[in-house]
Amino acid sequence: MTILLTGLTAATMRGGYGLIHDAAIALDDGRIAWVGAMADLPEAYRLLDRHDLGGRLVTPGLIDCHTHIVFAGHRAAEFEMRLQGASYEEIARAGGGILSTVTATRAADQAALTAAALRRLTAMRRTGTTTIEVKSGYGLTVADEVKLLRAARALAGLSPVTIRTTHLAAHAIPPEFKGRADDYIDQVAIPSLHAAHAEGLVDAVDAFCEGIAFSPDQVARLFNAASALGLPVKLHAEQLSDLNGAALAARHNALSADHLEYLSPTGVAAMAKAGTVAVILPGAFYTLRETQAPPIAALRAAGVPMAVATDCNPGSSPMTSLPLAMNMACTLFRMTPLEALLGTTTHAARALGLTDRGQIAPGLRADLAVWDADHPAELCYPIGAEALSQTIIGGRLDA
Ligand code: DI6
Ligand code: FE
Repeated sequence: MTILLTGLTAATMRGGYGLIHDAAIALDDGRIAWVGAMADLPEAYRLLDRHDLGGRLVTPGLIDCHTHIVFAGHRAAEFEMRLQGASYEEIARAGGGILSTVTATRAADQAALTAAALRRLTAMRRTGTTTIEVKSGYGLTVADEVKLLRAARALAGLSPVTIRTTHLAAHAIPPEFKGRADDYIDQVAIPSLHAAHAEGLVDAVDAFCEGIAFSPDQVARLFNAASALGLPVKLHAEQLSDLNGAALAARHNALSADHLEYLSPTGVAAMAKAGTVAVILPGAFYTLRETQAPPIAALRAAGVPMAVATDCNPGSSPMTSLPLAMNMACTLFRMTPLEALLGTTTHAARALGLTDRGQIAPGLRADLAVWDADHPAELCYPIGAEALSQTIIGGRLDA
């Protein structure tokens, strides 16, 4: 399908916003063939079918590079417990938290998990998301982790949104391994990685490096297993305390280190040197009423690329909207609207190791978001009132 989008302002995200007013974008066979000012349109594209966007703003389709959308049940009771003063860690140590979602998720079959995740994915697409990373991590047995990754991959047949899957068996220590985290790594995390990889279900490997989860040594063993399979790694690091997780991730050439509220200057330097993306997750900060913000100014000064994601999960970030995450990144962390939009486009693509999207440029995938807005900064400041008009995925316009 070949079509010329006209009557638009393009935010190409090349060299800042890369704004082009009175622009046109030619789409050919799922790719962007040309973008520029209408006045410069080459002869070859003049006769294409035209679709006028009425002066709207067009950005790259948004990329949510950190989500946990495959799960059953909900955690509303914990929300109330936290409002009465219980902390996320206290609830986790008492066997709630992630483990309460594990109980519900183990009891659900693959089709039910896919159906539940599809509802979340549909909500995400309604706010401009066209590519999403999906983690496992609520199964915590070999069979259940594989089940979650299959459920995630099945989404690709039900939605045009690109699905990238991440193995996160090292998310929590299940009750049957209480006090035996090393055994869990050897008997579940690494074997489930091998099993899922053998089925082609794994694009990357993640872990939760934290006092209530896995130590840096345990994470390193898992990362070595990932490297042996040729899989890239990423890490939940420095969310609740500083265990030097980001530096560990950087040593393993991680695509990203995520959360980072307690990131130290050493961690910032290690990430800068390795080119590891910092994935900023303001939804979890907001939900847990954290007070220590990630060191945005230090990351900026060191030139670490920053992505922004929803961390959509039932416990610490029950949120599907990337524009809302961008709003929170600006208001809570003082990221600029430009940084926030780079964080859900160009830098989010890099956090997933994807080089074919994240900007509007010839040769890239024709994944676009069309907004009822004049300027991209308008995407960041409304709270929960996103101005999405439509998405275009792989060159296909929404019906
Ligand atoms: N950190 C998070 O914010 C999510 N996972 C993680 O390691 C929370 C997952 C949950 O609470 O269900
Ligand atoms: Fe997370």
